[in-house]
Amino acid sequence: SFDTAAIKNNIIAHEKQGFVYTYGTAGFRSNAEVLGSVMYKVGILATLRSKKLNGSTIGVMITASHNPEEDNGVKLVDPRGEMLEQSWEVYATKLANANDGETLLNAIDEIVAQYKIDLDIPANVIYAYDTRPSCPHLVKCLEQGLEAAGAKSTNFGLKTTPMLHYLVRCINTAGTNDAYGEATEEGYYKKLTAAFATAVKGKPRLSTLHVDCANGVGAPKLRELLKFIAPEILSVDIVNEDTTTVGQLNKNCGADFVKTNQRAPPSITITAGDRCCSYDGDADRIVFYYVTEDGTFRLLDGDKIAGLAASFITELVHEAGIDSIKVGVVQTAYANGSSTNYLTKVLSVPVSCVSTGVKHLHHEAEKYDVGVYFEANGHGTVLFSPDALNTIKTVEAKTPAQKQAIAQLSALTELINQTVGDAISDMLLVEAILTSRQWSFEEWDQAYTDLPNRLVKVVVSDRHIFKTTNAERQLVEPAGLQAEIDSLVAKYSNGRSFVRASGTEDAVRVYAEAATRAETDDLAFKVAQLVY
Ligand code: NG1
Ligand code: ZN
Repeated sequence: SFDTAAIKNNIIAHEKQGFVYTYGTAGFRSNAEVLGSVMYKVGILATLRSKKLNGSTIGVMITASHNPEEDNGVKLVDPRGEMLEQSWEVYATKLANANDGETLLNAIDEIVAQYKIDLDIPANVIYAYDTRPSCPHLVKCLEQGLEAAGAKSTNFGLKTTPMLHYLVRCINTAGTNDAYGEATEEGYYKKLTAAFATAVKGKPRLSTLHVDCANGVGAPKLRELLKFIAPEILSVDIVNEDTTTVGQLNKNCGADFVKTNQRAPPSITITAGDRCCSYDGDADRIVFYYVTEDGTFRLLDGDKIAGLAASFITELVHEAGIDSIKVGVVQTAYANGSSTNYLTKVLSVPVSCVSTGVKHLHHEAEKYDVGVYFEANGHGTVLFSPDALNTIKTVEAKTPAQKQAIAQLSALTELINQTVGDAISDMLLVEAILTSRQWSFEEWDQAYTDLPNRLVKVVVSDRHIFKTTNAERQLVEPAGLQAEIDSLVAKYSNGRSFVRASGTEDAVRVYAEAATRAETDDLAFKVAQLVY
């Protein structure tokens, strides 16, 4: 039961006085040393969230994704495998900052009153964690909170972030019409690999895909998944799978390294014809890359994945004779201008632009029959609306070609992790499309050429003074700054630049793109100077 005396007495003291916790885009995230006290509060918060939702199972994931190994973090997963409902974020922040038992109980009372929570409803929580050395300690702190709050909880152990999202959805939909799958790790592997086999049926296998797992949890999990796929169907070579040597996680490898540095990890020798990809530390992001004959590095990022998925699904829907299903794409301001142009002008699909953060993309994508969403950094997935799923399931084929298209569409709905971006699932999606089309990375890359772009991080004294509008593409504060940016941008061909405060780091990000590399760098530099 919900034991207020225990909650008050077992509180874990703040590790560092004066440290302010914020539940941001990626939950709580910081150096692991200050997070024990937060985990305790998160255990209580997850319990309250479950009670509020009539005992539905809530997920807790302990990870700091692509951050350095000494960091850690935690986020809550809602019953359908989505991110925690946004209105709860401020309460999460309040709980985390309560530094004594009395303040904590007051913060809890406030949540209970605000959401009219019946504390007698039994709560269910599941949790998992990545490979970081700080996880075992933080798990204990979480368990201390769950225990004090009286939740029924299950430790799912080492998992990728998207696996936990999958599990949460499976548990909550079990036995219903939209049962999502078997709520086990094996169930996840079986669902994805069976769908992949169907999607590539009758097509020759592609060459080996080299997968950089960032020395994180993706490595052991991908190895496990491969046991469920015949090597005649998919050939994978795992690189950077050292999850035991301290200091290796995300170090000079992984999706964030590749996207930021626009080059392959030094640990991979890559020659023309090689096909490579990189996951991030918790395997919810992926980017692909290759080098051309003349040795030029070519990145196939989230924008390229979105373009590939949107074109393939649009084509299948048409071949299946169900053009009533409309495909749309959701991007953020960081999407390359060329990708937006390709989607709207070449594919003629609607594109919406939303604020940074998966929750914004996810919710916008739900508005389409098939909503493809990807951040340029490689986080994304595809959502099929209940109506679209039903159409795909019930439509009757009139020709063998239609039958084939319907079977493939149906396989994609199973292959894609529709709860959240998933490096393993997205990897299989891309491989299924490329296998189906018998395409090389070069052919995939032909869709459009990225405009040169630059992302600069500027450390300022107070990033909170930067307020934006129009999906973060324009500043409203500090007053006058946007006009100065606009007049700079006007001087460059195909110029575009915007400034926003990071939600995960204490810095301001400046993005710029223009027709040439020199112009882009110049624009980024000048805008950064305005901000500084
Ligand atoms: P911030 O720090 O708010 O820019 C970063 C990424 C997001 C998203 C979040 C969550 C960029 C420019 N921003 O957000 O896309 O992945 O982290 O991890 O890549
Ligand atoms: Zn991640």
